[in-house]
Amino acid sequence: MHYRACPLCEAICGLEVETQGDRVVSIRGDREDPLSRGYLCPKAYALKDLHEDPDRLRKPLRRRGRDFEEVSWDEALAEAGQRLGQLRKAHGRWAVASYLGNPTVHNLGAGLGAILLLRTLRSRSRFSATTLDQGPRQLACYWMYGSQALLPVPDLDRTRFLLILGANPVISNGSLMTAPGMKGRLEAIRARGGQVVVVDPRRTETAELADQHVFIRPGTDGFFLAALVHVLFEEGLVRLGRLEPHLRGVDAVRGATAPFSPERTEARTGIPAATVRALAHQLAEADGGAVYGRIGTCTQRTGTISSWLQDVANILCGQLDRPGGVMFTTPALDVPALARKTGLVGHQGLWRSRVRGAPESLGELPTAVLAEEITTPGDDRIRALITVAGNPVLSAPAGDKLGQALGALELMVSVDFYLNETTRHAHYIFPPVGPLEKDHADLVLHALAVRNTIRYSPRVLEPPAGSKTDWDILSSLVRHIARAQGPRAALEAELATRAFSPDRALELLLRTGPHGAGLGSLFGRGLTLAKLKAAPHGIDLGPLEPRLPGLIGTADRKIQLAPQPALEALAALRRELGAPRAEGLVLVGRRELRTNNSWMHNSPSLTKGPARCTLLMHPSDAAGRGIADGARVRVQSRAGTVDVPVSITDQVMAGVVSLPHGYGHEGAPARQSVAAAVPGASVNILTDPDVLEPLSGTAVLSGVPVEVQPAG
Ligand SMILES: Nc1nc2c(c(=O)[nH]1)N[C@H]1C(S)=C(S)[C@@H](COP(=O)(O)OP(=O)(O)OC[C@H]3O[C@@H](n4cnc5c(=O)[nH]c(N)nc54)[C@H](O)[C@@H]3O)O[C@H]1N2
Ligand SMILES: Nc1nc2c(c(=O)[nH]1)N[C@H]1C(S)=C(S)[C@@H](COP(=O)(O)OP(=O)(O)OC[C@H]3O[C@@H](n4cnc5c(=O)[nH]c(N)nc54)[C@H](O)[C@@H]3O)O[C@H]1N2
Ligand code: SF4
Ligand SMILES: [Mo]
Repeated sequence: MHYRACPLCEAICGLEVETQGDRVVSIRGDREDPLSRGYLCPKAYALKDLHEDPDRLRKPLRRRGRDFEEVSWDEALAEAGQRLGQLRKAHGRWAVASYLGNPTVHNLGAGLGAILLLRTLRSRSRFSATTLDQGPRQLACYWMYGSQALLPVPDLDRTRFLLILGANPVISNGSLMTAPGMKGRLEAIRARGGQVVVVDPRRTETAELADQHVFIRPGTDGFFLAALVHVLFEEGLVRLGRLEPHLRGVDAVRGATAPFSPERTEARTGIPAATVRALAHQLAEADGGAVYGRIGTCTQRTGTISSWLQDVANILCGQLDRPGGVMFTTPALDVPALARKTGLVGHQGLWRSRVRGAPESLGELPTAVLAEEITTPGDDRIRALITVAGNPVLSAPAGDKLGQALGALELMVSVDFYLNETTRHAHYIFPPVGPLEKDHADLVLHALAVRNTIRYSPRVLEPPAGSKTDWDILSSLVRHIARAQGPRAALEAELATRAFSPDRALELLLRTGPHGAGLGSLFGRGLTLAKLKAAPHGIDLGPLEPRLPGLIGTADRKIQLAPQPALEALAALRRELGAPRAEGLVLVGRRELRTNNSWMHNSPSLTKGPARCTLLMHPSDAAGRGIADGARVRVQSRAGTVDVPVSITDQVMAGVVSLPHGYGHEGAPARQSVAAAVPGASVNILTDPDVLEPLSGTAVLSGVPVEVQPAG
């Protein structure tokens, strides 16, 4: 029997995997995992499908005309690395870009390798899933707490009031809040007399089990939260408590939200003023309460404002850094503290993208500008791209056009075990071993967990002879790229790839972390890698504990309630308060239990059953357009058009349609035979790369204006 964490989503459930030879016999939940306590979802079992998938690549591929040929690791790595180094030398650093995809976060070796890669490339052409996801939240936290890695999480297991905005954790299993078994944990809030309220344009699976569901017009959470904060001041509900001496900007927030009475925001949000007032009272009066917003509040036009005001509301109610409120973790691998100590905290607006002038945020450019940076002529044009664990052709707005742009690259190198909609444009594809064939420990997600725990995951199956991990691939590429820059860079890369190897990095982080044994002692108390490895189910480090004011990393060591750019953005929203609301339909996204972003659709066990890429539409919107349930409809936006089947339901509010992302699979030249049989259509043909959340550069994927008619 083997024990390890599931790498597929942020819940990091502990698994019990039974193997026989090189086969997986069974996968169950590990009841002794201190965080997941036996919980797992149907996706865990699909790790078996992934392991066995004949379409999963095992050997490097090199482009040959329109097709690919298998090539030896050493030859391909040397060639790709050298060509990257040469292009960098010939055209400058900006010409070599990178896209780091979501699973980079779920893979220790890929994460560390990616850090080394970025350090070696030192390019401003840095892209990742952050600007399709949590960019606004990280920017708001950077401004407020001084680090983009300091994100408070709801103290879920003790809270008595949870206000969920734009998240469906019962299906997504939670995000920026690691808490496996979300359904049980939410039900426990109610069982101890607390309340759960969901604000969402769709009555989601989470809303179904909540005490209350409130419909909101997509893209208007900034108005709603400004009104909530307004009421806190107006009705005398503000209780700053213990943190008062550590706060800056309370009066500025009061002034900035003064115009946003709930009576004035009602026409924007669709939420009655009385509901906003009642929610403000519930949050302020809860003995432990939290506002929690996720993807629906980030990938929309008020993303940064919403992320900021969500924390402002928590702080004004005295809910930050107290049990049952929102808290910072005390992780064994204290990456946030490391970021602070090494000065790796962020910046925003230090440079701009070449073509559109979009500001960088936390060192990255918006993924939505990647295509134009490749295709627009000019000196700093992107000529080479490395993708690591990403499928931006399906994940980024106007992904279809991004796909065409990728075809114009002089060199594209992908680290991925599938030949898919993105990697089919690569010149080299380097497939790492599968998740069960490598050691892992999670660097990021324990730091966002509702309980302090840590776990090491040894490999479950021996990797085939001659195969490579993400770490092996990336560190080798880094060494080859550095060689093109001369002997000094080559030596540095050689040393760095040794010093940062996954086990060494883990040992160092563990020992120097808050639960660590320190660097010297061999037999002392505290965590070491050996102790961690000796605990197959992980180690429980207890409930979350207050950490403020010690953690605050801003210049004056105070929490900034009123960052200037956020105030300015809110002032701009104020001008819309009286304006008439646009008519017509808007599109939002959704996730399904048996999907994982753009991949895992090649798993037979996850894809069986009814078609899931369907457009949800309210009966009144369907009736007005002569659309019958199950019919095929044509959805059209400024950016593009797709045809999908429709499902008529009052789950979505009138005026809103919902379509999941990650679909739009292709047959050849991609090689995902199961996915190609249930292709669906890509919602990101409809999303518009020209519309960005202005502060963080995050794509506005929610609230996209569309027209829907019966397909011709
Ligand atoms: N319209 C719309 N678009 C969205 C979203 C939305 O809600 N709506 N959500 C956005 C969000 S939140 C995110 S995070 C992004 C995700 O978008 P991406 O960053 O593109 O990530 P994935 O879609 O998960 O693609 C993962 C890729 O990594 C590969 N892979 C999986 N595991 C590994 C591994 O261990 N190593 C390597 N090297 N490769 C691996 C897979 O084969 C796949 O090609 O999509 C975003 N796009
Ligand atoms: N099964 C499954 N689990 C996943 C993933 C997956 O693809 N499949 N992806 C993983 C990833 S990468 C992430 S980032 C997380 C995301 O985790 P969640 O944030 O929980 O993701 P969603 O289920 O997409 O929930 C977003 C909700 O926002 C709502 N919404 C849309 N627009 C608005 C708006 O303007 N305002 C408000 N208030 N709500 C809005 C949508 O209707 C939807 O219910 O999930 C992770 N877990
Ligand atoms: S919720 Fe499912 S996919 Fe996510 S970690 Fe747990 S078992 Fe894996
Ligand atoms: Mo995500």
